[in-house]
Amino acid sequence: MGLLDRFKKALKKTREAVTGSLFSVFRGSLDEDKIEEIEDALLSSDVGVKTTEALIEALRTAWKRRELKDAAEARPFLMKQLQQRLASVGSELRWAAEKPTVILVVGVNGSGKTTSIAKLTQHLHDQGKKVVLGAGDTFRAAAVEQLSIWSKRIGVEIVKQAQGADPAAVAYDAADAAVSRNADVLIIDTAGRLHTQENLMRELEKIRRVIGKRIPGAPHETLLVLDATTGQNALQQARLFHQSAPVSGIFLSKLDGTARGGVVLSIQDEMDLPVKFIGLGEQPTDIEPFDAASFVEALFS
Ligand SMILES: Nc1nc2c(ncn2[C@@H]2O[C@H](COP(=O)(O)OP(=O)(O)OP(=O)(O)O)[C@@H](O)[C@H]2O)c(=O)[nH]1
Ligand SMILES: [Mg+2]
Repeated sequence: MGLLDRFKKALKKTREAVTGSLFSVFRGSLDEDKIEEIEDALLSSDVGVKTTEALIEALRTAWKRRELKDAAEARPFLMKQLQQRLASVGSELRWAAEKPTVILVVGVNGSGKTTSIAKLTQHLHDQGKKVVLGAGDTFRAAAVEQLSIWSKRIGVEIVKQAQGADPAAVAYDAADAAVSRNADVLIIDTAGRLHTQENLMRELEKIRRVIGKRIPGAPHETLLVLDATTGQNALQQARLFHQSAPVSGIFLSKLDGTARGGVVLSIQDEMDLPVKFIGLGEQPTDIEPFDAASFVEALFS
């Protein structure tokens, strides 16, 4: 199955939701009433206010210049606009100039951090990269065990300490191990936290600091894992989290089975934060690197 087909499959529910509200509007003549109808349909599909406004303005301008003759032509026009807006944000991982590249994974409780790490590990492992994992969630009893099981299944090394250990100490050890074992990538798991939990946000800062001490410039990537099923709340969460800790990209989990996939577009467009990967299930292979052009096409086709 090609990338476009995989996106189409994953976005089935989102597409049905978008199609339900959007597709009936791309019929008949294009006029001011129709443009307002399209605007309402976009707003109800989790594309987001800012993105919708920009798209509608471009649509109205093109209509006034008589570049579009009917509503059917508005659809490919909007797709192209959206693809252009999204393509400007790079969704490649930021690689360190010198290995190891360190990826710190953060987010609220249950957003899918640990599972997403398993997926990212599988993805990089399949590309022949040597991955080391750091079990930085020392808070939850089963967290270290959960990551250990994934590491065994995928066949990568893990650095861990007992539950209750200082996560920054684990991160330092992991950074040390990644260097001495000549790893390409170190991925560090963290406990779930809210941006309002000051002590936990300070803990995150400490983790960053110690990794940077062992590996200058690290972490090179801080991925915020967001649960797509929460729709516009995921966007709000991203905004607040990003205000209290640096984030360089989004891993959007649980896109399978949700009708809220449109949120990808608003996160990327309104926050200038690239969606780098999407999660499409509970298995390590259920991951796709994000690609704006295919995503928009899958969503609107
Ligand atoms: N359907 C689906 N389920 C997912 C996906 N990603 C994660 N999950 C499920 O979501 C639940 C929580 O995932 P975890 O990876 O444990 O989340 P976490 O953020 O590490 O949770 P804490 O460590 O407790 O904060 C698990 O049941 C996962 O199987 C996904 O892309 N699709
Ligand atoms: Mg976890």
